[in-house]
Amino acid sequence: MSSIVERFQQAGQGQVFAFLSQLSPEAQRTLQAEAAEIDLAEIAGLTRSLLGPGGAAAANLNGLEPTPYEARPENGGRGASWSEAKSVGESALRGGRVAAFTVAGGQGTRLGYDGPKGTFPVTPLRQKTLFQVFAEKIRATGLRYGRPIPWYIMTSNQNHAATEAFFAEHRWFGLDRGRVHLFRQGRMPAVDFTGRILLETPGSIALSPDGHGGSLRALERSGAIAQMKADGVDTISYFQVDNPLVRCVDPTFIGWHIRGRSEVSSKMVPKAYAEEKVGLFCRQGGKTVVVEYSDLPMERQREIDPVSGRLRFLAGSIAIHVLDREFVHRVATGGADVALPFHRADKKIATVDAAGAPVWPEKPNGVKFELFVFDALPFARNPLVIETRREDDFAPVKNADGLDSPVTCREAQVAQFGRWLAANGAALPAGPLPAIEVSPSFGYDEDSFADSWRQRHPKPVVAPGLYLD
Ligand code: UD2
Repeated sequence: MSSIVERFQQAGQGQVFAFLSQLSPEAQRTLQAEAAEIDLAEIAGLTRSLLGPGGAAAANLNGLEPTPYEARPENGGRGASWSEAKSVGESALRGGRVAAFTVAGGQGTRLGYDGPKGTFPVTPLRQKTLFQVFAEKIRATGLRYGRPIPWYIMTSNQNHAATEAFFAEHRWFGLDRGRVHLFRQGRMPAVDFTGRILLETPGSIALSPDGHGGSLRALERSGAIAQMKADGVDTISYFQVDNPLVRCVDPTFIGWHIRGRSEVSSKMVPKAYAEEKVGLFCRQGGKTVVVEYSDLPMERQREIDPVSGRLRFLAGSIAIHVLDREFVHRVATGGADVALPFHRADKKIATVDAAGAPVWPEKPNGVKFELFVFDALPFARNPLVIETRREDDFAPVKNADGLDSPVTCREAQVAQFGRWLAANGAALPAGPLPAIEVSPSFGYDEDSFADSWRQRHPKPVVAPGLYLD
C-alpha cells in the first residue's frame, strides 16, 4: 500500500481511498495527487478549532470600535496630504515599483454565469469583459507613467485553463504577454461536521478554492513574489475581479501607502445604508480588523454617531488594498504568529454515499474552509484606511439582477463617463444619460480623461452610442 494511503488511514481519513481498488490506475494516480495537496495536520487542527465545541461560536466582538480613516479633502481631510500622496504614488509608478493584482479564483455562483467571471461582458456599449476593462486600464496607466505595469491574476483549478485560453484568444488585450502572470490558488478539502474529508466522486476529493486570503501564499508559492523582487516591484495593487469601476492602480492610494510606510492599506467607502453587505473596518485591541457584515448584529450596524449623525460603523470595505511585497512574503512564510485564520462556511456539498452513489444534499452536510485577505490587517505595520468615492471605485457585478447586478454596474459606468464629460465642459442631455462609453485608452480616471480631452479636443455630442477611444 502506498504511504499516502497509510497516512490518511492513520489520520482517520481512510474513507478518501474507500474506492481506490475500483479505480483505473490513472484515476488512482489522480486521486493520490489530490490527496497529496492536503495538509492532514492542518485539517486535524481545523477540526479541533472550528468543528469542536464552540467552533461555530459567534465572532469575537469584544471591545470593537469604529476605525479612524483618512477622509477625502471634501470631507475634511487635508488637501495638501492628498496632493502629496498623489505625487509619491506617481513617482512609484514612474519607477516601475507597482504591480496590479486581481483575485479571480472565485466561483461566481451568485451571478449564475458559466465561465470565469473575468470573461463576463460588462461595459455599456462595446460589451467589453471585466478582464478587457482591467487590461486596458493597466495598459493605459503604464503608458501614462512610462513604465509598463506587470499584472498578476490569481485563478483557481476550476477556471485556470479557461482563463488562460481567454487571454490567448484575445492576444492578451495588447499587453506584453510576458508581463501577465496567471497562477492558481490553493485548494482545501470540504469535510463533514466531524472533520472527515468528503469525496465528490469515488475518484475525487471535494476540493474547493482556499479563499481570497489564499492569495498571499499563492503569490509566494507561484514564484510571483520572487519575480517582483527581481523586477524591482515592491508594491502590489490588489482588487477583485467583479468590479470594473476599480482604479486598478491608483497613484494617490499607492502614495498614501508608501508615504505612511504601511504594509497594508485599504480603501473604504462610507456605507450607503446600515444593511449594506460589505465588511466593516474596525479597531479592536489596538489593531485594525475587518468584521464581516454577517458577524456584526444589525442593531450595532444601525448605531448612529451622535456627533456626525452618520452610521457609527461607517467604514465599508470594498476589497481594494495595497500590499507591501515583503509583508506578503513574511505572512506567506512566517509560521504560526502571522498565520491567517480559516473561516468555516457550512455548505451543501455534493458527495457520495458508502456505495459510491452520488448524494445531492438538501441542507448543509459539511464545511468548507476559507482564508480572507483582510485577516492580514492585524499583522501589518501601520495599516491605513483611506476614503474613496464609491462612484470612482466600486460597482461590482455579483447578482444576476437587483443590487450589484449587470444593470446597476452599467448605470454606474455611464454615470462616471457622464461626470468626466461634464467636468470637461461637454453638454449633457437633460434627463437620464444614454448608453455611452469611454475606452480606458481615452481615459481611465479623471486625470487621464482630462488630459486626452485637452490634447484631442473631441467635442462629442453626448447621444446614445457615443464611444470615446
Ligand atoms: C467580499 C467581501 C465583502 C466586500 C465585498 C466587496 C469577503 C468575505 N467579503 O464579498 O466584505 O468587501 O467583497 O465586493 O471577502 N476569490 C478568489 N478565490 C476564492 C474566493 C474568492 O479569488 O477562493 C475572489 C473572487 O474571484 C472575487 C473576490 O475574491 O474576485 C470576492 O469574492 P466573493 O464574491 O466571495 O466576495 P463577496 O462578494 O462575498
